[in-house]
Amino acid sequence: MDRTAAVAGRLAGTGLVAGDRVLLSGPSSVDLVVAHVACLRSGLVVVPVNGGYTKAELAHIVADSRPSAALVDQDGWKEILVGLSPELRVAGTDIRWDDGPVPNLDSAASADPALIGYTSGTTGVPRGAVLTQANLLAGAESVRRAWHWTAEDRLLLCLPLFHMHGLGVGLHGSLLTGASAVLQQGFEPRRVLRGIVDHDCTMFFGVPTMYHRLVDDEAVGALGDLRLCVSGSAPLSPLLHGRLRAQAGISVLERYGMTETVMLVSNPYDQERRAGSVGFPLPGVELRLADGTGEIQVRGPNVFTGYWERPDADAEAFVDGPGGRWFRTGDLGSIDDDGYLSIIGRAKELIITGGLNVHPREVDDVLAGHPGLSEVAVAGVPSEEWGEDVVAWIVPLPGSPTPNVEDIRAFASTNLAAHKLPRRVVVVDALPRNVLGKVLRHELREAVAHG
Ligand code: MCA
Ligand code: AMP
Repeated sequence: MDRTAAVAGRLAGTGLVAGDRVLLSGPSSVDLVVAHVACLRSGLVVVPVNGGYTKAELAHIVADSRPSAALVDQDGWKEILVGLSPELRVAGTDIRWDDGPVPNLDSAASADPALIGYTSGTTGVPRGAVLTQANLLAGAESVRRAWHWTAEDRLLLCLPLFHMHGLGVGLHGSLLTGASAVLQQGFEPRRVLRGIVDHDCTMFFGVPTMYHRLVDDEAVGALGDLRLCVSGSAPLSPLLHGRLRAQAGISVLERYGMTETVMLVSNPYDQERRAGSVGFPLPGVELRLADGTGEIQVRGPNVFTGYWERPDADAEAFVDGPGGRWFRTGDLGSIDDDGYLSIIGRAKELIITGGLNVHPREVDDVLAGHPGLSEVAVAGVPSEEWGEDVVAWIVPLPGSPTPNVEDIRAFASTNLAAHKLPRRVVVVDALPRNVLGKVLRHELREAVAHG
């Protein structure tokens, strides 16, 4: 509390006032956590940014959110940020600015914006989901109750702190509960398993790709020492669920959430954790399946208020229904006779690779600029390790050399973070299109599955 108050004084000392946006990004560290909490206590609006973003991706977030300050640790980012916005106050997350008088802390109203999470949602261009102080609190409180999280718990936290999974669940849950967390930078299976033992951890949260790597480590039994392992951000296959049970003696608890909503649905703590299902709505969350489509729609104190300065996106994202506004998740669900929800598909065009979202149109748009291509479209194809792989279907320009996957990746890497780069390239004569000229991505995917 003292450290966050002192940092809040430094932030206020440079003229930052409640409501200003502050870009925050860095590998996990205590400084990053202190900076984040100082912002929230001061009423500043945190804009977490993926540290793997390129200059182009960063530029979009800066232009859109118009931050007043940036606290970033990545090499080269300070220069990029000052170049993008000369008046931006930029520091590392250790914030070596002069101390200032501590401002009024903890006085933000529950409806005040606290965090803007950028997400590609249903369109290619990332937009900012505005979460209020109350949304963040509700998001952490529901899992605290559902997962019996107590001050005695110690979480091994290797998820990045710039996405909702690590930040809104792992960090906020630990802080709300008064529990402890062991922060690790990046994911290395043996370091995780050793950390669990060395620090007497009780919980681990991960994405399925992490579990896929952990289960193949000979020390995976360390997971069996934990009272709770949670998986989310992408589907955990029943096969992997079964392997973890057989090899580590744990029944992983799968849950479902979104940047816009923090956590929504979770398998039960005390009853059967059903493989292939995400369980029941968390405390406070109302959930329904839309007639006809089966789209999952939700309401609750955790659900965000809307996208930053994007009334057009809000108009598409929310629908009126019983009791007021419902958020359309874009995920398709089914509920079995026991009330367990399964996610059976997506209405939105989204690829999830290693727990990270990639919007195919964002990649299409970059690759369309490649001089050797006449047409290109990307889609996700199933991958055991990554959940889905980004694959590009290309129609080479007649007379030009056909680019290979390295050429395509090198070209796109100027504008796209590494996880968005295609892992494979398939050369075709033409792309399948409907009568309106829209690319039929599912036909591309099926061609790979059956080829
Ligand atoms: C890294 N690469 C990836 C990914 N991550 N490629 C595709 N998908 C990815 N997710 C690239 C690297 O840049 C590298 O490229 C190559 O793949 C191999 O990298 P590797 O060392 O194997 O990867 P890693 O550094 O170990 O990262 C894998 C990871 C990481 C640990 C699974 O992606 C990760 O932390 N994912 C979790 C992200 C997360 O927190 N998601 C939650 C968001 P090159 O060879 O070119 O260098 S969703 C959310 O928050 C909602 C609320 C929810 O429900 O949770
Ligand atoms: P993000 O926008 O990064 O917060 O990602 C949210 C999306 O991740 C959701 O809309 C789902 O499509 C997906 N997701 C999260 N958890 C799960 C899960 N347990 N199973 C399947 N999909 C999930």
